[in-house]
Amino acid sequence: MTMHLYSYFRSSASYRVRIALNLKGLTYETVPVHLLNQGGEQFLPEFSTLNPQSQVPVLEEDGHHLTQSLAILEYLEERFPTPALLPADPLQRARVRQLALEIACDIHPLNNLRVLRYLKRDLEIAEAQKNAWIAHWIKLGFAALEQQLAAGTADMQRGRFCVGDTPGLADCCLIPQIFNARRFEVDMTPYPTLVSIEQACEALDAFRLAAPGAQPDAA
Ligand SMILES: N[C@@H](CCC(=O)N[C@@H](CS)C(=O)NCC(=O)O)C(=O)O
Repeated sequence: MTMHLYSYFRSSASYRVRIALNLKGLTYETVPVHLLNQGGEQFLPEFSTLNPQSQVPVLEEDGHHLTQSLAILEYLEERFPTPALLPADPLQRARVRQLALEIACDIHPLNNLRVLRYLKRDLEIAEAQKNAWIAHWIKLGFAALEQQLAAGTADMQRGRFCVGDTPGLADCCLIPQIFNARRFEVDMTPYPTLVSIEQACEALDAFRLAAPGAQPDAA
């Protein structure tokens, strides 16, 4: 049965899932949810009944609707173990999750659409301040990631990708976050290791086909 991914082309949480589906060679159909049109299609009842958080992505399989991109990635990993997005070794697995969570919990949510909307509409901050806010959290997070990934550690085996020489769950999170950084004109020069991982990922169809510009709903 074909899976359906409720997705918005520029949503980085959706982008994570698209990469994982592609890496695992799974077929799916995109159900576009435009986060801006009609005041945000995520708030329409037909969508918010699927996800009461009114956020994409939602993955539908056999009538089951899953939300939260990292839960979806873990589900895909358990249901379709090959190729693996997590290393076999428990310590390495924890390292991959550590990197993924740094992005998904400590960078991305601060720059989410509804947070930016609240800053603009309710707290009435200026566009320049909003952009400074976005850049601030990305730079803070990327500096820490760069430090960890550049050095590696005895128990975090660096390779061409975040951990090792095959793309995994951390790369699924990193690449969309770099896309966001570039979209908001964050200078990537201080993060050469992140850029080298980006280049390794961009060489793969799974990443290229998941990119916002390649989506059916790309504006
Ligand atoms: N923690 C959630 C975050 C999902 C999320 O932030 N989705 C954004 C797009 S990237 C969204 O739908 N935003 C709608 C809004 O802010 O109104 C996940 O990883 O799935």
